[in-house]
Amino acid sequence: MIKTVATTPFTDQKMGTAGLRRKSKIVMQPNYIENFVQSIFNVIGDLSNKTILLGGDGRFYNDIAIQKIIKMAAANGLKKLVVAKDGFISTPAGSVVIRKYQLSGGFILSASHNPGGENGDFGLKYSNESGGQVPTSVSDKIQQETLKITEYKICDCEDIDVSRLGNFKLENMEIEVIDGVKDYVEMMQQIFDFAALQKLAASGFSMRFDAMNAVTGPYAKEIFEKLIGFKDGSVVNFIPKPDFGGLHPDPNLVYAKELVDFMFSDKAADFGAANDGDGDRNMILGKGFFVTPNDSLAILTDNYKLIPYYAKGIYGVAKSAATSTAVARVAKAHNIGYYEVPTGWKYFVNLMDSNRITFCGEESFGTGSSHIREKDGIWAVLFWLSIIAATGKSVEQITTEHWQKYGRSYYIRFDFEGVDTAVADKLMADLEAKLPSLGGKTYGDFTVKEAKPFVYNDPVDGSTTKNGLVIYFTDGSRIVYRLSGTGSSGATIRVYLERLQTKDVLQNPLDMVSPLGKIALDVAEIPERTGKHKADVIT
Ligand code: VG1
Ligand code: CO
Repeated sequence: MIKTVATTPFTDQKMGTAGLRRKSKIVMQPNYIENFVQSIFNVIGDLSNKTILLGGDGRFYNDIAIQKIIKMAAANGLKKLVVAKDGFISTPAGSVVIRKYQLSGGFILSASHNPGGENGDFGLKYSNESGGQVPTSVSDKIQQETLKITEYKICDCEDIDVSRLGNFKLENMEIEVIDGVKDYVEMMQQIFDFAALQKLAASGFSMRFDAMNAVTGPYAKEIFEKLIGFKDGSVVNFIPKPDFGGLHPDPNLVYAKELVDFMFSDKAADFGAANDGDGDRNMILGKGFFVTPNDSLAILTDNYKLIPYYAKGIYGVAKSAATSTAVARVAKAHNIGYYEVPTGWKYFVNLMDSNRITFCGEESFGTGSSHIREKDGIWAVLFWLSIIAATGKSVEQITTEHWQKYGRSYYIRFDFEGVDTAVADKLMADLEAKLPSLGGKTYGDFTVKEAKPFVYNDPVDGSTTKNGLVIYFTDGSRIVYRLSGTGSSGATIRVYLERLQTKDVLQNPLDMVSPLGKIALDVAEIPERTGKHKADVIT
């Protein structure tokens, strides 16, 4: 039943910040996914002793891609494929499964927070045995392979029923269909004190979790309602839909509007949270209160002793360069290691594998720890609920007390979307050339201390990555510029603004950073070059 199909390369199969992401219609072209998957198999080499995980966030084309990959894996002589039931698994649960069963790696079909559907995006993330996405050295090899591919192997056979748990066989390959929820739930029970969380729920404390019609619905129902006991209806939009019900499953103030409106209304619950399409991002809200992911990382780290799994002590912490320096101050106070990496979770993996860090996070609503090698949306929510259960304080109280103790990094991100790629590339190149001349310049209240590209030297594998341009000011403020690496068309220019205040911690963030925003636009000539005088998304 194995057939070899002749093919020609696609020239656009380079992985970005997190896997390959393209418009669904591009991925649906004949041979597109086959070429990419075969290229990965070619790079892995001998598959006869390997077991790989396969699952996805359930978005449009998930089912079709799953069947293609099953048939290709069998045709390529893989020993065993572990398939998530119905093809559904969240990115963090995938990492749990790979690590728990010591698999060789995994394919997670997801374009994460990007919209889904026939007119949305599709994607594929490829992880190795660490349970984290492969480093750039490997993704570069895969890309080389995609450029010279001439054929792929696939079984010419019926679809495999992945709606039932159990073991099957296709050619010589074993297939095991597993429950993507069970192992994840067990891991969370090992980390957190569920009895304390049950007490919190029983006390009348209310929560709302918005799964945004994406993959975390079943996980959240099981954990928050069934196991912890928050009342029925606490988890909303919990049925995963191929197009996320038209939602843009990115948990932030703009796209999780329904939850934000609820939490800022007089009917608000005590606690609110949302996850993204594949369950690795989180947004945390209190009653009429929003916690930035930057502050969330700092607050979780500061409270590690309240969580059984971490209470004995933690290694260091890491953040992406674009993320605010809030966690740096916590690391200093606790006298633990502190690392700054390029944007993308894969850069944390080596630091976790080498026991340099326990916690890490990104400004883009990603928080996580070394329990796995991906960021983890539900984990962050459970961590927050645990802090609340242990302290009896509200989200707002916890956060404002944190600012009073450590100072506050006011933080806002501007996204300029749909910019012509050539315009964006030139803007970044010209800005980079200009950086050395900015040193010492004064703009209103702000004086530039230094301006340079962000360059990361990985202490574990020695690789060097350059990503983003940074302007540092003498008062601790920063402006970071980067181009997004997860979009599926055109360019998105991201501008990250941070302003540190040690005393004045209760102001409006946008007001506080807007002078920096003006400097950022002027210095990079964003309006002149893009025609945009205002960011498309402000988060
Ligand atoms: C964005 C975020 C980045 C995150 C990445 C993947 O990348 O900025 O912090 O790691 O998405 O998130 P970019 O290159 O567009 O800025 V998701 O939830 O895959 O997994
Ligand atoms: Co995601």
